Amino acid sequence: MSRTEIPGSDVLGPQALAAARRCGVEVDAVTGEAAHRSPVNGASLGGVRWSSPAEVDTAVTRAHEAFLAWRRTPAPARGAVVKRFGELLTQHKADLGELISLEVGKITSEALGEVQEMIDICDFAVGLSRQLYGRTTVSERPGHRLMETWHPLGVVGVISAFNFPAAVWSWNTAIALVCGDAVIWKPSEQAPLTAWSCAALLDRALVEHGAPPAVSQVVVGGPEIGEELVDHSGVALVSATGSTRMGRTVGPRVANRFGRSLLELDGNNAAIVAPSADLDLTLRGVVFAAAGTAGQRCTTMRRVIAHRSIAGQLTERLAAAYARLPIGNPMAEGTLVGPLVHGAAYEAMTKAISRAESEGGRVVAGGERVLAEAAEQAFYVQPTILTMPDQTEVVRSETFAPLLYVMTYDEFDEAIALNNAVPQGLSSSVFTSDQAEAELFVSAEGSDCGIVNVNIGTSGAEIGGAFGGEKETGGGRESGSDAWRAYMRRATNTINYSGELPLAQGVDFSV
Ligand code: UN1
Repeated sequence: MSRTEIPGSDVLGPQALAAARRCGVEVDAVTGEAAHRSPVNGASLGGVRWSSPAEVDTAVTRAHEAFLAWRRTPAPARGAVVKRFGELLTQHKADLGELISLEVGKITSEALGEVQEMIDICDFAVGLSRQLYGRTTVSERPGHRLMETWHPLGVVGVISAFNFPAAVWSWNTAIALVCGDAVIWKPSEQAPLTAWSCAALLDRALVEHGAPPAVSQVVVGGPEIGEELVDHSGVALVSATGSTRMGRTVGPRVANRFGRSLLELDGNNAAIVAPSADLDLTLRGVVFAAAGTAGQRCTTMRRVIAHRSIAGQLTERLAAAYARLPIGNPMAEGTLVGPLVHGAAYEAMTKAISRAESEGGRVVAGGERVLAEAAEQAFYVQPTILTMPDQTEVVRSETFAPLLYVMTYDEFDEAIALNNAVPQGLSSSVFTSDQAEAELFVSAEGSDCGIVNVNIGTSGAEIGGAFGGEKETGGGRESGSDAWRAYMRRATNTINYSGELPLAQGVDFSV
């Protein structure tokens, strides 16, 4: 398979169905009328069946019933299911990787990396299933003890985006399951086969362990399906990944019914490149973070803030590296940049380029569509670099495409201020050999993002840390560290073993 050869639907459609079948999907049951296109060639992969809004309600009822049994299951036994799920993911890593490439256009290595991320979060969750620690603390009263207990929360709704069509669900699900919750997943319409395949593997693990299968469910469809989850009083937590525009609707609607939400929204991630930076390392870090995944990660690097003394050299070297990027069929060996997800993404990219030019920007690398003859309906683009006179309007907004804006700074404080002067706050990096600069960047006066890195790009986080960001990124934290707490409810318990009834704060209420 060559990089510039884009297979037709006669090849990709059956390939996708075969991979889904190997994961245990009953393909006939999921075939339907809804359009389903691969970004690889822009053509149909075969129609799929969407859920109706009424099916969401049924799913919530079933999930709640399953939750009532699941919450009684000891957490380590819940962990055993997740452990088995991790094993099944390992066995089907290639199948899932293939589906991710076919449905969202990720290159094979990154698609497999996404599955690895799922396996890793399962490991993490299994360990967690023997922890879920609460604290005990001293009481101000004699013969009393204070403790906190973490209990399962209920039904969790997970709304995920096309760009991580499986891993983001797994961060939520592996953790939510060991916490004793049930999960209903509304995957991206772009990637239903990936979703059904992941769910089929999890179902298998649940059934093998005699767990209630309805603790994991998938509802596929457009925004109206997500809205059902958002508004349903039976959904205790809505964990949604997508645009800030989507989050502005989801957050207040869930809050209005006093549900909980966990939001992962836009990112506009920058790297500061200081004069002392190791430029070889910086170059590699920037190219992967900015051009990898065709610029379609939340954590994609969208801005470089380079010291004036090295900006010219860095930009030249970046442009040279960009010119060498192999673009094409994401499943062909050696490809580093696959397609954009659809035509609308391409339109947004070209609009942003024109707008940046009208705001004084200059294209120094890329900017063109490629392979349009090989695949008319697919959208392969050259990752693009623009130098900008300052942080103009277009630079402050997220365009979900491989567009990198390069700006310059003179003083380090100015660079930090530029890093922070955008509405989003997901990820950020500094490339420097100056320890004081690195420390300042990670300090309270430094980057205001949820992810703050030193000498590494903005993307490609490991699962062990809490993942998420501030400001318009939504404030949610998923994945590792203590993110599990969002999936549980906390009870504070006061235990009196004194035989007396002293009141707190010395209140006297004797009758
Ligand atoms: C996302 O783009 O929605 O840090 C998630 C990363 C990945 C996750 C990205 N581990 O790039």
